[in-house]
Formats: sequence, C-alpha cells, structure tokens
Amino acid sequence: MRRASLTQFLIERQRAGRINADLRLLIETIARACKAISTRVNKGSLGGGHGSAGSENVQGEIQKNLDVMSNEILLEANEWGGNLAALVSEEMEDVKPTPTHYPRGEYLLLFDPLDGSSNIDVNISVGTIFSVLRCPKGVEPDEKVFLQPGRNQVAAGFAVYGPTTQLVITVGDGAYGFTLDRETFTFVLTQERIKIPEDTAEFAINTSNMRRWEPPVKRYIDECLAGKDGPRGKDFNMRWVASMVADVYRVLSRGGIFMYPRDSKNKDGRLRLMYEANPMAFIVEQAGGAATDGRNRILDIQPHKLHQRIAVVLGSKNEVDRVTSYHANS
Ligand code: AFP
Repeated sequence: MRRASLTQFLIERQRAGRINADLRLLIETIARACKAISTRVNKGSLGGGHGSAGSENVQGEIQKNLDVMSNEILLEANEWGGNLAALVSEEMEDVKPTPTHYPRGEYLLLFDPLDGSSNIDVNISVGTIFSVLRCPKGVEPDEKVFLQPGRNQVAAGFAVYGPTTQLVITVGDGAYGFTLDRETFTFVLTQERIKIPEDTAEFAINTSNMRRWEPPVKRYIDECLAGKDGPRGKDFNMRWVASMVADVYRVLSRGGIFMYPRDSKNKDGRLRLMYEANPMAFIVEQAGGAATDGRNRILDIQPHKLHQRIAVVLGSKNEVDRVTSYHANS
C-alpha cells in the first residue's frame, strides 16, 4: 500500500480549504529543517553536536552545541519564505521579525528547537516543538502580537529524533503522525487521526520532586502507587524520559498522563507555555485527550510573557479530569 507523503497530506488540506499555500509552505519548511536536525542528532559527537556551546540561553540554561545548531537551522530555513511576520525561539530572548529584505507574511512561528537537551549526550530521544499563530494585519510583529491564548493556534507539531524520526502535526482537524523514510528521506503518513485512550494505567512525572508537590498532585500519585489494593483498584506503571517530546509521543501512541506540575521550587511550573505546553495541548486535544495546568485548560490561558512557564497535566482525558478535580476540591 502506498502511503501519503507529508506534501500530499498538506496539498489535500489546502485543496479542502483547511490551510492556505503559505501555511503549507511553512509546515513543509519546518519539516525539512527537522530532517536536517535529525541528521545532526544521529551524527552525535561525530558531527560536533555533543557537549556545551559555552553560552547560556534566555532561560539561563547552558546551551548544548545541538541547541545552537538546531536553532540556526530553523532560523535560516524560516527567514526567506515570505510567509512569516516574525518568530520566537526558546533559545533567544526577543522576537525576531522577518528581515526587511524579505517579504513578510501573515504567520507567527514559535519553537523549541531542541527539546530534551539534557538527553543529547546520553543518546536518549530529543525533539523539536513548534506552534503557529496568525499575526494581526498591519501591525509591527512585537512581543504583544505573540501573546495570544493557545486556542488561537492554526497549526502545531513536534518531531522526535529517536530510533525512528517521527513528526506529529495538527492543523485543527485531527492529529497525524509521519515517519521519516530514510531511503527516500521523506516523511510518510503512518498514524491517521491519532486517538488517545481515555483511560490509562501509566503516569509520567519526575518523582524526585515529590517533596515539593502540592497536595492534589501528591494525592493522585500516591493513589497510583497504592495500585490495586488502593483506591484506584489497579496497578500503575511509570515512565519519565525527561524529553517532553518522547513522553508525549508515548501518550499519543498508547495513552498515559504526563505531568510537570508547579511545586514549591518551580512555582510557575517548569515547561514553557508558548512553545511547549500550547502546541502539545493543541495536539493532545485534537487526539481526544485533555491538557490543563491542574486547574485551567491550557489553550485558554492568556499569556503575559513570551517565555513564561506553566504547570502541565496532559494525556488520557479521564485521568486529566481526575487530577483537575483533585485541584478543584483542594
Ligand atoms: P531540557 O531541554 O533542559 O533538557 O528540558 C527538557 C524539558 O523541558 C522537557 O522536555 C522535559 O519534560 C523536562 O524539561 C524534564 O525536566 P526534568 O529534567 O526536571 O525532569
């Protein structure tokens, strides 16, 4: 059976009026950049991707060589297409408007060029996350135009550079998975309309933070750990890759709940709203899952800073609803 390529998939969405040519070009450009990043990741230390770049990013984190390389690949790929007004990267403090010597378009792009940096040197899956918003017409693309709630996204996606390179995207009519065919070097459709099971027996959280959790989170995890003799009446399994892209890809593939709650140390949570939580929440909801900060739907949160952090609870709908109810009753 011949599988559809990413290009064919996007052409069909354009023909159906779901996306326009500029958005199709933008997604294809990002996918092409992800292929280049995948090649760098797979080279590892042979390609200079390992080790520290000796610089800090806006988050105050030491940048890895691959962080810098991935950011540069995405910046170069997205400056000349004429479909972007501006872009924001986890690796850069300020908004980067499209250079004036190129035409500007109607879209705003936000990305985490390399998610899971702490896993690069130890050969564990890492990835790229992106989010697309519309730029209001006739306005200078500054920080304010980016501060839109996640429900305004017109597209979102992420790549996982693992045993295979996977690309998951949504343009608002379901979540779709593509696998990089390394013989033709093209993304081919391998997961049509992803559906997250509403129930699960698998949770993902960094339990080393347990002493810092708020009571509703502690209650939920304690009940999972109590297993079939406890209030849940069933045993749970645990996973924690420490690359959001890998943990979310697993949740999309077989269900689960992924949590990075706020705690006494990370008072706003650790993950970034604009280019981690929002795109992942959009994809998870399109796959029938749920995504909150423990209390509020992530896609309804009004951002107030580009790089603001947020608590994240996402995945199988019935489990996310349970955690949200524990917060509401606390
Ligand atoms: P890095 O990119 O700094 O490795 O952070 C990855 C991440 O933002 C997200 O992908 C993980 O889910 C989370 O942080 C892991 O955080 P911990 O290292 O505290 O478990």
